Amino acid sequence: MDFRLLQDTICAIATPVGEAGIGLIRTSGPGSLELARKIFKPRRPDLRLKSHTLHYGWIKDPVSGQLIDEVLLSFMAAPSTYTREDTVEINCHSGYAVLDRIVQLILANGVRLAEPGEFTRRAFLNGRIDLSQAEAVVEIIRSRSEQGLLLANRHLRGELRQVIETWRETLLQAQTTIEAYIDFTDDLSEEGEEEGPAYETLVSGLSDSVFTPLLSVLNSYDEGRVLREGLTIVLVGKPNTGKSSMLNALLGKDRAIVAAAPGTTRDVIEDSFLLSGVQVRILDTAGIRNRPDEIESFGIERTLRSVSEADVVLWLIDNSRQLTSEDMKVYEAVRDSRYLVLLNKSDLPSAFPIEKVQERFKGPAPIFRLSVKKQSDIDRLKTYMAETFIRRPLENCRSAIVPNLRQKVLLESARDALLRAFDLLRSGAYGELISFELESARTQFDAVLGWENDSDLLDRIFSQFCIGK
Ligand SMILES: Nc1nc2c(ncn2[C@@H]2O[C@H](COP(=O)(O)OP(=O)(O)OP(=O)(O)O)[C@@H](O)[C@H]2O)c(=O)[nH]1
Ligand SMILES: [Mg+2]
Repeated sequence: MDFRLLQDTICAIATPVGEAGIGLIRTSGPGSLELARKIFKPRRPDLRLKSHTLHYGWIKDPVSGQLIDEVLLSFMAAPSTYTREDTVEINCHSGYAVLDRIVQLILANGVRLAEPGEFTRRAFLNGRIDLSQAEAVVEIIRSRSEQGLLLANRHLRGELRQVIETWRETLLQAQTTIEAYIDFTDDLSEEGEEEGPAYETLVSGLSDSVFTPLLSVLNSYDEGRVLREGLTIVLVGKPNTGKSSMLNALLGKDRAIVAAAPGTTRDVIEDSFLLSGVQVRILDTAGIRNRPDEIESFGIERTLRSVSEADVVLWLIDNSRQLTSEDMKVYEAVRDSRYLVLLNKSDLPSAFPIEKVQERFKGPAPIFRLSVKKQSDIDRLKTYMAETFIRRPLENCRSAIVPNLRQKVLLESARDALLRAFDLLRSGAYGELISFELESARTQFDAVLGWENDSDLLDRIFSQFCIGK
């Protein structure tokens, strides 16, 4: 997109095109007012198009004189507008023909169609919002849960920008201190050792005011992601332990085939349910066993792939039968994930005590004895999962700023640069090297806010928008 064209005027339909009560067409750019004067016929002929006011009248083709639609039109003078440019909004009837006719008329009067996201891109280029706020606009439009909306709104209000600006400022000050010292030592004659700047104070200052808060923003990423995108749970275990029964119980419907024969489920079965207002995607998988037939081994491969996608793995063990080497195989598949152990079939006599699981499979994972056949057990499991995987993260996120993936990657590089700077500071390295690392952390912060001019990046971000936003 060529942004030397920022001086031109753009237009787009801002509402979904189709039959509806009202359609909104908007323009942005210096030609907006002149356009409105050409194509709008106010009811009161002497009307001045006062800014930020709704005016009643008609859209009229200035060439043929034909009245096209009855509308409410507003003109908003720069800079108090979404884009910081002159803007016109036309509330008309919504239908394919009427919207199309008005847009055609606007295009015939020296205005061009906007690219996706171009209004928000102009708001960014004109300095009204930073890149994290522009991204928040997409997040708000896409939010499917109240929690996701809450997080996006904090970004839109510019909370991330505020903390990053303070961090930048602190880094700049530290850099100034270090560079002043470099200049100072350059001026020194060879006479003797001079005291360096108080390195320990610098490290602890940077650590308290930048590094620690940066880590807490990074830590909120995973929790925030679950709230925004939902939770993926994967059921695994050796054959016949009750995975498909658990899927059906959690969904409250007969989704997967349950049978006494081991090896019933051979492919991954997926469905979803709501837990505390968050969408949970749940996958039932083929049982992991030692000597699978060909189809089963394809299934097991898919099981392992699903485990790698999981936020939480539910590992089912049949408590009514002895543990075998197959359970060990499952353990190896899940041990690096976040998982819960479910000792199922507790309505039958247990073949081994619960301690045996702890002994055999070392790990801090919580263990539940339960029976899929008991509704109260299923409710207890759901309550535990809602509390642990949704409510607690939500509480943490209420006061946190949660970055998106792009921001997280940049913030991680900033964290690494700071860690290198700390090492250098402690080892008394050359000031230039330390200053370089601080600079590099600051560049990452600038990139989060979109302060370096990377038009590919902007294209990538704004292409996710819809037209008219
Ligand atoms: N008594 C009892 N039987 C259970 C329980 N859970 C599952 N079963 C039975 O165990 C058998 C296997 O259950 P499934 O849910 O098909 O087990 P699965 O883990 O999906 O098995 P595969 O798909 O073969 O890997 C069925 O006969 C179930 O009725 C339970 O809590 N108590
Ligand atoms: Mg099954």
